[in-house]
Amino acid sequence: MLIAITREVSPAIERCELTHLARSPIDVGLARRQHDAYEQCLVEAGCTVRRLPAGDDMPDSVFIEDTSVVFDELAIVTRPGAASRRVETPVVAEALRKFRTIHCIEAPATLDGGDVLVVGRTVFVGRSGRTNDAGIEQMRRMLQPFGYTTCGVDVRGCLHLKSAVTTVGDGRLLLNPEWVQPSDFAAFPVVSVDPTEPFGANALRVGDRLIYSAAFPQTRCRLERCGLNVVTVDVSETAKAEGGVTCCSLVFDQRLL
Ligand code: CIR
Repeated sequence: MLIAITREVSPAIERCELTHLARSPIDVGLARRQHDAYEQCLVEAGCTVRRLPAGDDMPDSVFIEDTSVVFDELAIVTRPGAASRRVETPVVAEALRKFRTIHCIEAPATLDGGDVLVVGRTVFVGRSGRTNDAGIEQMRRMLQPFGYTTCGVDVRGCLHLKSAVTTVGDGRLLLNPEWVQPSDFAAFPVVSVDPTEPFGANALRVGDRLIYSAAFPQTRCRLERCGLNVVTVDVSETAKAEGGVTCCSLVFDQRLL
């Protein structure tokens, strides 16, 4: 069974962290309705959704992906690169504790889950404005005993590694070649985003389908031409907070400890 942990849209989302986007008004009510519809997609893809609460001290709470990375064998609770986001991790760690043994990234390391892309037993970790070399090194040490290979890769021009590259199924990657070095991913078949849709590289594969933002129709056509079953969601409000579809859930196989 698949579990998807999500988190409420904070009433304070308009005070979110922003790095590459200018601030624009966010409709909190609409953001909540869009988040409900996103969760419904996760249910239709086979997930049991558990939504955690959030307060107005956590503007970015809905972007739960950044707070932890869940593997079959363990969960790694991160130390987010933005100091304002570090209050988000304890409740997520508590929710994960009954499913996985918890390991924690410790200072001075920083690491955001949005910088971690798992493809089989290879774990790519973006060296970004949020994730530093110490974070990559701690992750390598935690994962090595389980047979994972951790590869640090450079990210430029975007927030996280997964703004630039995600898995869309069967080892295939969706990638923006302006924001990551395609040669870092040469071992995998790649679909590139349409050049008019630079933010289109973030897709969430769950079960037999690909959950994808409705804002990128050209890239969606490229994905469908590969035979992928694409389900679109309107995520206009969280996109203004620099979030994509992977950011709003932690999806993993249930294995109770
Ligand atoms: C932030 O800057 O941390 C949030 N406003 C957006 C985080 C998006 N998360 C992600 O891409 N994994």
